[in-house]
Parts: sequence; C-alpha cells; structure tokens
Amino acid sequence: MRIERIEIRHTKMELVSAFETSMGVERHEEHIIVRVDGDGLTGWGESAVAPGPFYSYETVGTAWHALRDFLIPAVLGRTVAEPADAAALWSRVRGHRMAKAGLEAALWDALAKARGLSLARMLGGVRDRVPVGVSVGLQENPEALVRKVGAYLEEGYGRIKIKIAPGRDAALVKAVRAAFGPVPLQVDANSAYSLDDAPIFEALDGAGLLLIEQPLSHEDIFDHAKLQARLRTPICLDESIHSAADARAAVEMKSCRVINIKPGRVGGLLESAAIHDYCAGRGLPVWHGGMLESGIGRAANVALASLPNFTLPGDISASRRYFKQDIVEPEFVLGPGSTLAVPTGPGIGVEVVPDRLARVTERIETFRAEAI
Ligand code: NPG
Repeated sequence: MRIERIEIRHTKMELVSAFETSMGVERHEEHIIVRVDGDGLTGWGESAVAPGPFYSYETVGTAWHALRDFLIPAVLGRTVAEPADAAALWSRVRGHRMAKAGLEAALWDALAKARGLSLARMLGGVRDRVPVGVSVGLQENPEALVRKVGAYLEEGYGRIKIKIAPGRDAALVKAVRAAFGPVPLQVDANSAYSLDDAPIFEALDGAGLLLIEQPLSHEDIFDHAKLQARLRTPICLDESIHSAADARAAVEMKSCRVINIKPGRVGGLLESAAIHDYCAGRGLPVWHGGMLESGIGRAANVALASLPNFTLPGDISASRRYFKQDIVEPEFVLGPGSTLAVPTGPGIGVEVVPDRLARVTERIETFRAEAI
C-alpha cells in the first residue's frame, strides 16, 4: 500500500462519569485519531495520549509534534506491505510510543483491509469473544464505591478493578469484599507507593486479589522484585513495561507474575504481540489494559486481546461505560459471561461515523504525499 494521505485529529470526548485515579481526575478523554489513506483503502488508529504528562510523559502536544514532524514524514509517500515496514521507517525515532502506536494501528487496519482479514485474524487471534472487566475510579468514600461496583456487577461485569491511593486502600478492598464476597477483584495503584509501604500490601495479601497492579514507581523494576518476594498475590506491571525487553527484565528479576499490555504504552500492536509471545513462552498470563479509548482504539484492543495468552479479563468495557455515544458503529456492548465480541469484518471491523467524529474533533491536520 502506498501511503498517500494521513490525517491527525485531536479529539475530546466527554465521559459519562468522572474517572479519578492516584494521578488525578479526568472528565473528558482527549486522544489523537489517525486516519491513513492509500490504494483506495482507509485505516484508523487511536493514540491514547492525554492533555497532561501524568500517566506517561507523552501528551496530545508531544504526540502531535512527533507525528507531524517525524513519524508522518518517515512514511508518507512510501509503500508498506507489513506494519513492520512502517516501524522500520521510523526506527530512528526513540520513545514517543503512544504517537507511534496510533499511526501503526491505522496502518494495521488498512493492511488488514487490503487482505480482507479482520485485525484479530491478522494478529493471530484465537477467540471470538474476549473476557472483560471494569475499572472503577476512586470514589468519595467506601459506600459510594460499593454502590458503583454493585451497579457494574448488576450490568454483568464479572471482574472488578478498583483504584487505590495512599490512605484509600485497605478500607476500600474490605468494603467491596464485605458487600460482594469473593467477586474477582484486583487493585491498581498507578505507582502511588514506595517500598516503605510494603506492609500495606502485606495486609492486602490475604484479600484474595487477582493481582496488585503497579504499586511502585512508574519506571521501577527493581523494587517491585523486592515487594513481589514478600507477597503471595501476583504483582502486575503496567507503567514500568515499555517493550518486550522490559518484560524480559521484569520476568527474569521476578518483579511481577502478570503483565498488563497496552499498545500505546509499548509503541504499538507489533511490540504488544512480542510481549504477549514472550510471556506465553515463560508461562506468565497477560491481560489487556485500557486508556478509555473510543471505539476506534477499543476495536484494536479487542482484536489484540483475542490472542491466546490474554487469559485474564481486560480493561475493555462496553462503549456505554465511557461515553453517551461512541464514534463507531456498532458500539461495543457487554455480552454473556462478561465478554465483548471480537469484530469479524475487515480491519478493525467497525465503521467510524463521520458526523460523530466531527463533533468531537478539536483540531485537524492533513498531510499529502507528492503525486508520483
Ligand atoms: O477501562 O479503559 C478503561 C480504563 C482502565 O483504569 C484504567 N486505565 O492506569 O490503567 C490505568 C488507567 C488509565 C486511564 C491510565 C487513563 C491512563 C489514562
């Protein structure tokens, strides 16, 4: 496929309810949607950045810069047969993984469409439905959390993840356990603790949690090994894993027993698949994280989560959990057994609805290859 045109959009979508974590509160999701055109094909991808550098150092502004000034010029007018060809063209660019992931995803979509394959098939997916859960932000008090969790369980979510932060941890787990007994439950600290807080996690070790996600610093692998050695509950790394090389270091150092994969955090679907394969070979389960994506990013997430070693439920909830109206059709809906259906149509398998996309677009820039 010759890459003839690339469009990037800064989008802003209102969330149905505010999402609070140890990093701050979000009321809107601001991402970059990438559209690639060539050979009569269109591909869509989503870069799950944020306005501020609080989860990752990347922002809407840095990703826009990396895309406009480096990544798009590296591929525009070039011919790519495989996503790896595009990654090779921008291999001089270090970091900027979320920016790369958005562009790479759009190319995966277009290239899968060129072959008449669903993205899931092209990636090597093996399931037609993927197990999912719901991630519940910090609430005002334990009672409010119990109400929120109760409502999600009622809707059919079979796995609950709750956010924790210093001073808002053990009491929340206790309240959820008291209200709902042995429901599949995990916690996410988003790097809010230090090794000195190990007793807090030791106290949580008897709570039957599926895993404790990213308790320590966002770049740490070393202290997590020390903490994991003190716990029976698996530690899952998120923020600390940026590549298959990081995954290898974490596994060899016994820093975690589970890995959360987010294509944005690791630079795309190709690297995600490499982490998946490495973990499969080492007997570590992986699961798909979430960045409150629109239906464009969600479709790619569901496709990736259909790979065989994504055995734990993902943070890939139904469209309605996030937005009043998604920008794709069909929207993602929660199915039996807390699952989402993997789209079977070509590429991401959902249609972008132009006027809905236009309504959430804040800014747009288009790049065209020179005619040949
Ligand atoms: O369902 O997409 C979802 C949200 C899952 O909790 C979730 N994401 O730390 O993993 C995280 C958190 C997050 C959200 C991180 C937005 C960064 C931005």
